[in-house]
Amino acid sequence: MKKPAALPELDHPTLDAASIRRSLHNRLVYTIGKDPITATDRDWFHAAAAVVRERMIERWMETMRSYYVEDRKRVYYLSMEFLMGRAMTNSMLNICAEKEFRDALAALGEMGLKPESISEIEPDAALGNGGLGRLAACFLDSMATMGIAGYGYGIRYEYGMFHQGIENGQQVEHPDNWLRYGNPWEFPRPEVLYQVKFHGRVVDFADEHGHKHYQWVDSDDVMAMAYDYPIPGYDTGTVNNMRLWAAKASRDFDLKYFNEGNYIAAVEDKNDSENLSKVLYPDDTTEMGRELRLKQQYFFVSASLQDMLYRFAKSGTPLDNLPDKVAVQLNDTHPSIAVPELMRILIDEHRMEWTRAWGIVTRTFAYTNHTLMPEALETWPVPLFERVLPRHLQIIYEINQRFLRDVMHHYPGDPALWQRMSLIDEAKGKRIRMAHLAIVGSHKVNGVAAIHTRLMKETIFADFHRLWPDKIVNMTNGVTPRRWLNQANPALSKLITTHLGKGWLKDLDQLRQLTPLTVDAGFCEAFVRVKRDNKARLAAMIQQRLAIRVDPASLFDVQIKRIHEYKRQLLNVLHVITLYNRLRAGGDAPPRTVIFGGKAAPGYRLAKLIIRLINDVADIVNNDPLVRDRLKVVFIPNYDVSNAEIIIPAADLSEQISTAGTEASGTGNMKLALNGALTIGTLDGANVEIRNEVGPENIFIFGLTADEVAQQYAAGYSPWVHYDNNAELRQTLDMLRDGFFSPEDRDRYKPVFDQLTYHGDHYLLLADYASYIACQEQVGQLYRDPAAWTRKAILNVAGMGQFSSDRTIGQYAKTIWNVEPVARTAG
Ligand code: 26W
Repeated sequence: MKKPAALPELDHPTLDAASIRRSLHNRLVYTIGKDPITATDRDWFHAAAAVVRERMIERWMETMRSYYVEDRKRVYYLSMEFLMGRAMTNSMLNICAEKEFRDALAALGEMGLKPESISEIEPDAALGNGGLGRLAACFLDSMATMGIAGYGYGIRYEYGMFHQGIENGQQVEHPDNWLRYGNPWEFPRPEVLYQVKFHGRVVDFADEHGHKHYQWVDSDDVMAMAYDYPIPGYDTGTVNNMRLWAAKASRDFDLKYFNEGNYIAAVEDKNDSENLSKVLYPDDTTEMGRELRLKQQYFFVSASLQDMLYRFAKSGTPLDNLPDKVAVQLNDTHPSIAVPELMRILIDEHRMEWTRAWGIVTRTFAYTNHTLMPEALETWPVPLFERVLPRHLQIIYEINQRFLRDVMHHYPGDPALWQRMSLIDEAKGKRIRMAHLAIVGSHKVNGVAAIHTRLMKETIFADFHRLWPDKIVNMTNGVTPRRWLNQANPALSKLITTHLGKGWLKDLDQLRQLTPLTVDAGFCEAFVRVKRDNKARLAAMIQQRLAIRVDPASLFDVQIKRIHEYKRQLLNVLHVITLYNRLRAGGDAPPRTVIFGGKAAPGYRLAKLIIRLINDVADIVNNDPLVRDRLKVVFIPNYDVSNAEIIIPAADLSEQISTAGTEASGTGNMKLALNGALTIGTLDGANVEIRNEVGPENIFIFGLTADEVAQQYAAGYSPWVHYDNNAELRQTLDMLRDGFFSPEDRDRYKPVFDQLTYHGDHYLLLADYASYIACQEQVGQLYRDPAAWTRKAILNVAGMGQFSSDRTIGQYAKTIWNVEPVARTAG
């Protein structure tokens, strides 16, 4: 790394309107190569992106240089998913001062361009399924904003989360070719290239002292190439880095074939290895144990560890001090292969002795658990593992042996316990339990909300908690107020800033100061106007995309999240049908628009049937003259980050109705409350903490608690009691069974009926039905008192300070990573 002697001064592009206008024209012509006469909106988008990104680059370089010079402790956030959404508006807001941002938009306007239509050209970076991936994106924003040397490491999928189309009411999946027009935010680093091995076999040999060593040979190799993405903090000089890996065929590989003169085979093979980073697995429900997925995991873990060790080596620090300079956070078990991989590097490549290596490893890693659902916990069949990663299997066996020796020492004579804690599940063919591997290999394990962490300690990880009572800690999730309030809801953001100043953007607890404004008539009026305008914006989007007319004055009742039985979209549908029946029978309720959005895993049949049901119910309800305009049902296709940014600011009611004990945290619940929606929910995930913060009188809680749910299961729950004793519920379910919503195919929803009755109603919808319906009546009543509703909505915003991802990251930094934030000034 040497700087040439005489470099001319850089341009140092500035943020004033004149300079932006000039750059824009320059970029369009010199970078995009387009004449303004023929330039399309997309050309202008790419020119604008170039203008914005060149204003981040110097800060980015300065940030990286300062981490190097100061030899800062780095935090590596390893995640299979980063659900970033669009970067344009976010980057502008984060690097610009408020005035400059407005100047920049005005500059576009003067050139005859519409800022929205240009920013809407940008495809979402949808490299994630849902909550876990979006949390990773919020964390990157917080680390950059707070001045933590945090790096995101993941996979540059060529195809992200599928696009959801709705045809005849049913989900159809379309590939998300997000890189088709090029990605202006990424910097390819063809020189940052690491070899990743697969398959092969392990040979052992003795060194000159007679010590045994292992070598992994005859492997198939794939190359990992780096792509870098600047992550600008808000109102700070810090711009961090996200590094995503793309698979490239190794040169050795094709040379072999080319030398044999087999050109076609060489190119085919190249394709094979490059398939590794081709596509994101769109399934967050059940573990599918696919070989390609395991390879993706090892691929990005191996490249990331090589990269961080290379960076670490440059500081000249001895390997024993790795944990003083490096903290690695494992986002769920997906990257937990990092534990045996770092052991392999230290032992096989650095010839380190086991216990010394193990001390380094366990002080470096920490693991976040995101789900208690048994079917989502990752396990890999031993034979598959042995074929793909033979040396890692040996190391895992060794870790397990030493760990079990410890367990047996602590708990002699309890073989059932030994089996329960083992890294190997012997029950259904040998499988490796990745969660156990992650727990044993980490110094801290965290849940993502208080109740989730409590249940981890009491249920799935109780044995580990008894052995290591200090290991499991809570880190309640949060969301970034920059994207989820300032960017998505500019009008509310402005209103808040008018009254509080802009300090809340980096210190969300300041929102508490809104509390006294609930008695300020002018503020309340302005707050209502903002919500109404946001609802009008969503209504226009619904009209335009779905040709459904909804009334912005109606109660916007919103459930947006992945479609899953445990999240109970079906319970919401049961309420919709009940309300429909009541209205038809002459009942009275304030006008409501029930809005759904969410994707189903392509292989999850019942989830797809639920989508179809919502659309069939919408068809009947929306076209029934008896209820016209008092009830509307809308399924918004392709729920993603960009749609969320429009839907969330427009919500009145936030549906967070999972069976208590099943939703680890939820983060949509936080985004919606932050934008002034009232929550109707169970005491599950972060809802519990939201209730504590906003006050029980400002949230609608219903249903069984997690402990009561457990008792129901223990006592042998039967849905039929509820079916038999509740006439309204029975009527609702019978309509599904008898084909009321599918007159052309009367059996279509029998599987739904059967699931809720004959098959046992695993998620206790029927048990919670009466309480949910009663709670919804209260919601309706409150909505009829706009002043009271508005007061509670404001108190929700005021109570959301705790749920900034800055608070979450501050806790990780202090109790897990042992790093200090460092403030940097912009400019
Ligand atoms: C087996 C494949 C797979 C992939 C992803 C299984 C499970 C997952 C996740 C754990 C899915 C996920 O996104 N979980 C969500 O994580 C959020 C962030 O912590 C929480 O807020 C949600 O409650 C949790 O469902």
